[in-house]
Amino acid sequence: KVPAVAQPLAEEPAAIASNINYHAQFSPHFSPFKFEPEQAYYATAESVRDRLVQQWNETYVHFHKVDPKQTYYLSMEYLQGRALTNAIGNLKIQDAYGDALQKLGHKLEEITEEEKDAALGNGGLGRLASCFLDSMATLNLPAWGYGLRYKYGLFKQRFTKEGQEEIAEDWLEKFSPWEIVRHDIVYPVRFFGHVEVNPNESRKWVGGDVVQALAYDVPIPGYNTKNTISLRLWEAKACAEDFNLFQFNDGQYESAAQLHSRAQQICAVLYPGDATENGKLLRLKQQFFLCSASLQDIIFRFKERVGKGSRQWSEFPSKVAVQLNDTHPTLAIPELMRLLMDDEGLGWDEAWDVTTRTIAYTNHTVLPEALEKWSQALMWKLLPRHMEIIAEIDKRFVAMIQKTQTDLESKLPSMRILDDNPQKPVVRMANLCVVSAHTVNGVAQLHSDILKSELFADYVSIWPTKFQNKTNGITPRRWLRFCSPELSNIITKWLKSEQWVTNLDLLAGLRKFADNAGFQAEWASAKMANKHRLAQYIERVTGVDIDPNSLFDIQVKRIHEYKRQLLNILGAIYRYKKLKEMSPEERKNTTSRTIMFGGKAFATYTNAKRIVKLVNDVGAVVNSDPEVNSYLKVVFVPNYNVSVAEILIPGSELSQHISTAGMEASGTSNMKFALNGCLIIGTLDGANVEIREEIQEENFFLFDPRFEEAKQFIRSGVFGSYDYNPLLESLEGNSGYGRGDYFLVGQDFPSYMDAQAKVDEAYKDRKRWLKMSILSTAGSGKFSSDRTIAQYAKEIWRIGECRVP
Ligand code: 26R
Repeated sequence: KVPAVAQPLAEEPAAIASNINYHAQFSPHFSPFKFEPEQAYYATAESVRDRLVQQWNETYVHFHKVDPKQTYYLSMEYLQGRALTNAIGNLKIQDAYGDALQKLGHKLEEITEEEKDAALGNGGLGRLASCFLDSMATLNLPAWGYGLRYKYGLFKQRFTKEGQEEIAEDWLEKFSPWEIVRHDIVYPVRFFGHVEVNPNESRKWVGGDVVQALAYDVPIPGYNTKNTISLRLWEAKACAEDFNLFQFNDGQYESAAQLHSRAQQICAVLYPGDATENGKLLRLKQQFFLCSASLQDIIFRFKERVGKGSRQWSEFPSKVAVQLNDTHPTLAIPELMRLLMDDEGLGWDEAWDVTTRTIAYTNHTVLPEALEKWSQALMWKLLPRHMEIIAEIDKRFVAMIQKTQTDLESKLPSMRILDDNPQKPVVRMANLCVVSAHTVNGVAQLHSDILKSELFADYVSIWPTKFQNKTNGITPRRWLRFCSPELSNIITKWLKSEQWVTNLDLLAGLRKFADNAGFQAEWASAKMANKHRLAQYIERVTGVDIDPNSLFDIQVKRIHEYKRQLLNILGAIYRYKKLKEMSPEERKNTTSRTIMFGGKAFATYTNAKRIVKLVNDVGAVVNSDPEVNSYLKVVFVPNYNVSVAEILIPGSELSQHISTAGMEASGTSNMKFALNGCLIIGTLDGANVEIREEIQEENFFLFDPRFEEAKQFIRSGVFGSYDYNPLLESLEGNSGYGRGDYFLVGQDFPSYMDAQAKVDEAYKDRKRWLKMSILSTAGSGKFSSDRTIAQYAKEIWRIGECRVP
């Protein structure tokens, strides 16, 4: 029984103001005698949260009543960023809350700055998950996210003389108003122990350590709809009985609380370093913790809704879809098998049928070092029953190949789930996913093609229809409507409607104004306003004074050799050297540029940290060189995160997406920049290929296509199926990762500089540049995550809309 709880909500600014005041007075989190921006933020957030909770309840009740098939998105990462502006914007209550706050002596835009980013993710994969949640809610889909409630999210980045320094980010320091702890939703999760075989042959996992998974719900509102879905984050807790009172009374305080502190470690930090054996164990515990708690919850809900007549387990896949965000939650596969067989009494075949019809897998990278492999010994120790199940899946897969696909027998050693290499036996998580999931998808067309032609090529003949493409997308609410109200208003004005916010293809209607002088002038002034805002931000955080009339050139993303920030900084260094060699007269004919970098280097990734250091050192020299610093500035924007992106992207004019071809699965910031009228200089990699197609090739600064294109042509198999890879690699003068110029920085440098020269020329012609900028936005319709999610819903999950009336 789920009670209805609707309460009338304040709509008028005066009533909202009194509601905010109420929260300021009675919130247990701070003194009622202070009402500074910080208190105003918390009180406002709590007031908005009341609305979300109400809509969330209505959504839950409605889903419960209609009982549609529901999708569960399992992800170890969510990069949510701030929630206040987004919630107020999605609920369309900006004006009322703005007025209410004014009555209370505060400005809405100012108090939103008080919120800390929720950075429970590393980069693209985590931000994608957050964009997807926004689209699922907006499209009224019955879908939920599951993740972990890390106490410390992605580290804060600071610079010292040594380079990057990492500082723990305590995003929960004061408390988060956006989560609702659910003391009524708790599941046990077991680690270690052993398998008990019963007289009837059935098996049971017993013993070991048991920790509790406690749910925290983060409400996710859709745009312009009542539907509000849930991001359910699990926290690990020990039970009261685990506290050893006897030891405590005996003065042994640490050992008394040992089990408590061990449980707390599980959700302490996002992706702890796994260089040590202990670090690996902790990461594996995290992954299993997410999978086990989420599946127990999913099964609980499936049973809860059975009420309407007895339900068969065979119907589970028509009620539940589970999407694995990369291999990180792969353990959902053996965990679902275990729950079905050991707890629910299904046989292998029935459990396997249910599991494989439920689970789908998304791949986000082809980089070999990012393909997860877990030591078999570690898995047997931590998850003995799951390892039995994985070994059985592997055994049956081998038998199937030997029986029905004899031509693939020679490929079995690399296709198997278990790699029994005696030196280091491992479980290959991607192979487990490909064998067990009904659908495997890549995240851009080129990437999905590479999955089929290279990484998973051997499986394609067994399951020709299993592999799909779902080109990534971004939410146009956060990434245009709310982060650039100036540009949004102009778009709405010229399109005579705000429909584009939920139907991004309508932006194509701007194409016909691309040459219109009136439109261009408004466009230019909106971009200029955003550049000024960005310049002020840069001044505030770095002390560097940048010129809003210079070309704002930005590369922001995780620091990685394949993303080639090194190529960018080498280009900047060359530009600096040339400027130094010019006469003052010659300099006047050049295009002034401000080159901005942002992004975090993984704490143990030495080369990435060297790149960060180099950019900072180059910036220090160039920016203080009075001879040329009005023509060139180089800035490293510290602590790049979602909120910083919301300032950088609207103010950008050129952005760099210059990864070595074939290595960036998709990229998503490329879409955010293009949507904001920023031009792209990039390689034919990831989603760049499709962006260039949509905005037309003359509006995209391409470089290095020739060599890569020719090699890709050979790889595509037009000249037969012979493995030419070793030959192609020899062309690059190196034959193994980590040797030589693996990322082709030197090789691509000349053509990169050619492309940069074209950028400088284009920027001198203001009308041409503005036209290209407008056409970038006009061609960005495809890259809405609404389109991506609608495709997942139709082609993978087979779920439909379930709108709260
Ligand atoms: C297991 C561990 C080593 C690990 C590897 C890689 C942990 C996390 C990652 C992150 C990867 C999978 C990632 O973020 N990939 C990015 O996914 C984006 C969303 O699909 C793509 O746009 C982007 O190209 C890709 O690098």
